[in-house]
Amino acid sequence: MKLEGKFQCWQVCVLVCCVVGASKLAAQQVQGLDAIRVASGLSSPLFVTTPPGDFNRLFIVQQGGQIRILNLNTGVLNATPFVTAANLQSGGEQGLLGLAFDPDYATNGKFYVKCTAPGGAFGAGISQIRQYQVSSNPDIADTTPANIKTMLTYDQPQTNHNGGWIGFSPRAGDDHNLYIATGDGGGGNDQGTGHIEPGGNAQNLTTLLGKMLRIHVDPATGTYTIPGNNPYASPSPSPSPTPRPEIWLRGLRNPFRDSFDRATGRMLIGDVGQDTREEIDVQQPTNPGGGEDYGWRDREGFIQNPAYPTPAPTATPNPPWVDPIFDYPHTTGRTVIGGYVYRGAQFPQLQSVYVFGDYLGPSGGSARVFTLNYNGTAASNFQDITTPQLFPIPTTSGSVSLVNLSSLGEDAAGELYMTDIGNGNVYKISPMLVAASSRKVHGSTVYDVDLPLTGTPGIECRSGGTGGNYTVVFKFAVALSTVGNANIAAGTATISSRAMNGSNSREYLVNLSGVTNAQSVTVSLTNVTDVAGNISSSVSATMGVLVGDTNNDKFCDAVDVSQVKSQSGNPVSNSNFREDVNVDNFIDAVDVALVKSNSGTALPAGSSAPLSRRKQGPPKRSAAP
Ligand SMILES: [Ca+2]
Ligand SMILES: [Ca+2]
Ligand SMILES: [Ca+2]
Repeated sequence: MKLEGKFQCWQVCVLVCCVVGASKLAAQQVQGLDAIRVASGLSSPLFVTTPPGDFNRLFIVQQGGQIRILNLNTGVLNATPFVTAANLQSGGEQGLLGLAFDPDYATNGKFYVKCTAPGGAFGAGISQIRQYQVSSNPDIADTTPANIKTMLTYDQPQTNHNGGWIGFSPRAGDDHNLYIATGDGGGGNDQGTGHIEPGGNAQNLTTLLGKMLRIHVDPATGTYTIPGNNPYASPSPSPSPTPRPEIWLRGLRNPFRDSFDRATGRMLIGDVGQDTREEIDVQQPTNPGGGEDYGWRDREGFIQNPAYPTPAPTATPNPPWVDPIFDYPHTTGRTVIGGYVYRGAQFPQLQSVYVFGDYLGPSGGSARVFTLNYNGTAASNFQDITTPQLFPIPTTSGSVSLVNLSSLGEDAAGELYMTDIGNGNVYKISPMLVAASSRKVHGSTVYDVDLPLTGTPGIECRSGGTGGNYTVVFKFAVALSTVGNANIAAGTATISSRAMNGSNSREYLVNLSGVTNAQSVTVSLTNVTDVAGNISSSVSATMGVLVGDTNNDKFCDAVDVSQVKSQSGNPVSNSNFREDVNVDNFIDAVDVALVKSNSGTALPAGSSAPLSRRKQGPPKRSAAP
């Protein structure tokens, strides 16, 4: 009854929000997106993730049983795998399919995988949840058999529809509850050997197949208990036959890739369809106890499954079906790959947008990346951003296109990656050049003035000294291998030296001299290549120079003078380093006098051009809606 009431309210909300939101949400692509390759030569990559808070590594899951570590600082793939899982049955839709690090991984070193072992009652494999632990080497797991705990198993009636995703949630009160996506058992239309009638596995509460499970893991013992608010933890009255208490959601066909929105706690499920529709489902954090029925096998997307024109009676308790938030026909794609709500920092315009895709695309071998907006009640603005926004990617080995998207994944910062099981590549949704700055050392500490990549360039307010010396820093997503040349594309300056930063190969430093005040200087790098093979014919950054303009408004005036006065006597810090105008590690009367001497100066209008980046190869056409 509780679910039914919520469902009716939800329907009303959808109607209201559609009417209210329709005029505001003009359909358009998110502009300025880009993709790069971060790893290649992998064997059937199908997932990436990181331990919580680990910003230095990306863990790449290979279907055959290996987990590889990509060092995000050097761009180099570790030669030795993190783990090679033994006793696997791999190929088709089976193998090593899911990975989740324990929320306390930093202290307990435990992680969990979903995989397929050989055997089982049907001879079609056994789906397993296993717990592993890291060894004394943080880049290598302990594969001592006695230290691997097989926590949960169930037999696959057929080899397809193994589900795959596992993960922990960001929801409050949900600590160490592991969510596990299972498929309906395989074959087609949830019928045949190993599929329970009437209704099929996904609707039957005595099987774990066709569900989202939730178990409470004990990291120390590698065992689990049932969360107290699971819908069938202790149902009253107890239905007969007794439901499996691990079940959290039902009515799923093959929810291969799923996620939690780290900001809102919403679960987004990509449920692969049969012959007509691919769908995205949402489980709302306002119902932490779950129990929703997403409709399969009676429903496929928003329609009645054509194979079952008459709805079958389902086991009690019998909540109404929850429709997806979005579905698409097979003329758009044939195998949905659920994705992530973007919560990274690289693309502010992508913030809160759901990024997902399709393994095959409409014609097979032409995978797609999509976006849609979801405001909690209604989906809108479905867009295909595959080409020309993200692909092709120019590399030293030619133009790279997306073949078969097997997953999206997040790093610790919330930036998004894509695995291509069709060609062994891993991509990041990112430009090559991610940031630029003007850098000076105050005392022993480096402080960067940010030079935004788009919009109004940042202003360097600090003195270049008698030589007019400044350092422009180009910051890249991947460690660099070569830079062809550097030149002053606009403004008055001389390049005195240039080099990769010896302590951070993702940075390229260009030292300038002879930079005069009250002008803008554009520095360009040409023929840039990184260790992942990405290439760019030209990148550039623009620095406005106006000594004393501490508030970054293109004028040096009394406002800046008073700002420096207010910081006078304070030690130089992250928040006031701009007020140390002469960069001598003191904010004092000397700085005030310097700002006063420049008071009345303006940065000439039109002297600044926003940074631009061009890839090699044919220019991308503008992305029309
Ligand atoms: Ca459904
Ligand atoms: Ca100012
Ligand atoms: Ca000073």
